Amino acid sequence: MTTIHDQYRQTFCRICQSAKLVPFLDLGAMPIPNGFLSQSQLSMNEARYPLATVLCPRCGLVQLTHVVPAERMFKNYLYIPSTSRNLLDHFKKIAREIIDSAHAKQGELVVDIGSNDGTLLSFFKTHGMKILGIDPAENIVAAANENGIPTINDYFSKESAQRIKKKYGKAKIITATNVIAHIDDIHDTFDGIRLLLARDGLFVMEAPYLVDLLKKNEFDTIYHEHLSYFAIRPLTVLAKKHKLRIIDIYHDDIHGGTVRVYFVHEKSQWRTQPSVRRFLAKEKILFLDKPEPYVAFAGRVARFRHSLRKRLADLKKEKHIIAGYGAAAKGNVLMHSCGITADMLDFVVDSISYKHGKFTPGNHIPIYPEERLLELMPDYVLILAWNFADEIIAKNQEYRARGGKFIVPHPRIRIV
Ligand code: DWN
Repeated sequence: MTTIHDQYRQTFCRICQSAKLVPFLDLGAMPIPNGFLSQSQLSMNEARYPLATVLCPRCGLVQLTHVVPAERMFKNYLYIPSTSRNLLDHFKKIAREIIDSAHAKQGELVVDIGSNDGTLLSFFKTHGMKILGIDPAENIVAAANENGIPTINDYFSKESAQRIKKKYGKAKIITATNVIAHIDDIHDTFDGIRLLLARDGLFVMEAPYLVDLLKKNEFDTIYHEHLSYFAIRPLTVLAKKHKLRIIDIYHDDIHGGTVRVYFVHEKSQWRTQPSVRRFLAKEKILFLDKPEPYVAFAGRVARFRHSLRKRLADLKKEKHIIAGYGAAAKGNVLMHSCGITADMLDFVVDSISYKHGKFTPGNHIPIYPEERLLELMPDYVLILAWNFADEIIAKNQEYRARGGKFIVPHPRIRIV
């Protein structure tokens, strides 16, 4: 039995408050993407929430039509970043880059918003920085504190920023990787950032980049945790409203395409780098504030959904066994929007121990440790965590040597 919760409709742009929003994609109602279930929960009523997107032509922000209450998604969180070698290397790289860019001195304060298990902060710690995390996930914060990463169990807000500033002083560096897109009251968050950031400090946020999402059809990165989908232009509108200024932007391929955006106090001495003008110029020629690119995207998504389902159905007709790799939030969206059910995928393997023995939300596919792959030897494995496809394929050469084949869905469906 499922209940569709349609009551959380967002009718205005969270950055510029415009009510003129243009719908362009509807993936249907589905459970929250990290809503993995234990055996005993399988028979319970599973809440589903609409998953659809709109464009705000005025400021260029893309956002979800519905906002699922944060406590339903983040109080007891089953995602940790530290099982991916690529992601660990990425965090190590950006910690060094940010310290160098900020000309930070040992002992200066670094605050990480949405710090999860403290992976990023641990790299700042090795460089002698004073570190502090803040994250609402009770389960993960307990583990972070046990691992020597001082972490406050709370949401970052103007109020909690006041408390942090009072107790620790202003921060030379504030970071927020894959969290700003998850926040509904983004103005309260930026009020907190402005209040906590030292006069010559750097606020650095990382988020999936809307241009990559559109270009590579990464529609399965659209899910209830990601309320906003950022291009640079809406972020410049947001910065201005909070007397902040974007001074530099880097692009990385992590998570399917990510931008790392450097903010400073508007009146600070920092020079704005040419990268800002470059990104804004590229977005202008892509007409990202017009509906057309999004309507074309929705058409590509519809064709993709049909072709992936048909590809898997044909393999099942030939009596092949198919499994999934990576019980990822995006994987659950991919399966739901392409109609992939438990009779198509026999099981999913994953590296995160929290998820072992649980079932995927909605279609209830069992999740096993990665080691089960060789033992069970499915004919095909659909890589649900396709953003780590290279890393996953590289570590499973034995599976391929035994004749197993990987199906990689993005940027186009291919069998390797
Ligand atoms: O923004 C978010 C991104 C950064 O992470 C969060 N809202 C939620 C989460 O999204 P996701 O679950 O789609 O993230 P990942 O990092 O793509 O998930 C990868 C999954 O794949 C994890 O469950 C771990 C698993 N994995 C694995 O089983 N073997 C990952 C690697 C690299 C592996 O080798």
